[in-house]
Amino acid sequence: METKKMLIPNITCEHCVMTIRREVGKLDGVSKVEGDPTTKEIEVEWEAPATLEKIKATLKEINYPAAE
Ligand SMILES: [Cu+2]
Repeated sequence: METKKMLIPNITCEHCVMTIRREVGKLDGVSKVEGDPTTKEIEVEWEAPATLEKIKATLKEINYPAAE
């Protein structure tokens, strides 16, 4: 199980967090997605077959890319 916090500059409100939770949560292996619109941070917990690369690719696809 891996977990990572990421800064998502495009988050502006609770709806953004909900979209991210829904879309990233669809990935096989992702067990938790939490986010806070005030800090623009999300925390994702996952295990195989999910990877950080897949999670980041999904975030980019839905227009919420993670800041490096
Ligand atoms: Cu929003």
